[in-house]
Amino acid sequence: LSLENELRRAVERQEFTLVYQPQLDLASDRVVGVESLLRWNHPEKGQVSPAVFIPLLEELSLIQPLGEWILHHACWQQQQWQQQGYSLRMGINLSPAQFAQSDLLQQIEAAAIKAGVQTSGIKLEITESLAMRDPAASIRLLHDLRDRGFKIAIDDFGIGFSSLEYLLKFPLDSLKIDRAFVKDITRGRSDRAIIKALTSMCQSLGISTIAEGVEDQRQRDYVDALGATEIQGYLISRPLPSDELLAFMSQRQ
Ligand code: G
Ligand code: G
Ligand code: MN
Ligand code: NA
Repeated sequence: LSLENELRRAVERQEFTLVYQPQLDLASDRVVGVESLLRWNHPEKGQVSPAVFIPLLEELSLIQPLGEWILHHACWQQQQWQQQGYSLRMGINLSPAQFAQSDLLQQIEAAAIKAGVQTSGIKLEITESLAMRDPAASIRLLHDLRDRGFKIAIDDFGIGFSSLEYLLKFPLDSLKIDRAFVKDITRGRSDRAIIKALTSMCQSLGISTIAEGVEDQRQRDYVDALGATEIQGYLISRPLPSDELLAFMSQRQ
């Protein structure tokens, strides 16, 4: 079976799941949200990385139905946790093909309404390159989403520096600092300078910053000192299945 056919079958058989990686607010030392991350549990190969299959799903035009499933499942999960006493902001990644759908706003709203969750508890993560494909259209859609109460984060930030000007024009709630800048933070001054510049700029714009890929205490101390609002990474937790996330939350209290 080709990977293409396997993917078509996987969508039909619902072999996909979501895992959730905690995001910690540095000021309060509390887990305030999660990022949902897609996993494909292949019957023979085990877990296949989304970096491999998401581009293929886009090519095959299968990302639309799966994207809708992700929206509904993530909102439903958030409601489940709510009922168990955990109020967690839910981060949902949007792919370029999803973002191009004319009814995306309605899809997202419908998912939140059906699950009975507040729009303000949903944070949509878009990548810088996605937003740059058609900046004017992106800005309009982001305004519409924020008018409905949804939060917007720009993901993997730092790869396209030319876009700094656009960053100021995009209506954003958060900026996620790419883990490439965090990786060598204890060694190089230049990465520290970039992080400091980003957090200062965001702070003056009222945008929170989430440092990604924080793996040890020294990296945490650095990004904290450099002004990041939140951290995400293996130091706090790897992405977890929903039941393990609940166990993790109950242990932290
Ligand atoms: O979890 P991880 O290392 O394997 O993710 C790899 C890449 O796949 C990341 O760039 C991530 O943003 C993307 N990704 C993970 N889950 C989703 C999802 O639900 N939707 C979209 N569009 N991308 C995702
Ligand atoms: O591109 P995006 O940021 O959406 O994808 C997040 C990816 O980063 C996921 O694949 C996730 O598994 C991975 N990740 C999360 N925390 C860490 C970390 O601390 N170190 C590394 N190397 N990868 C991480
Ligand atoms: Mn992301
Ligand atoms: Na990211």
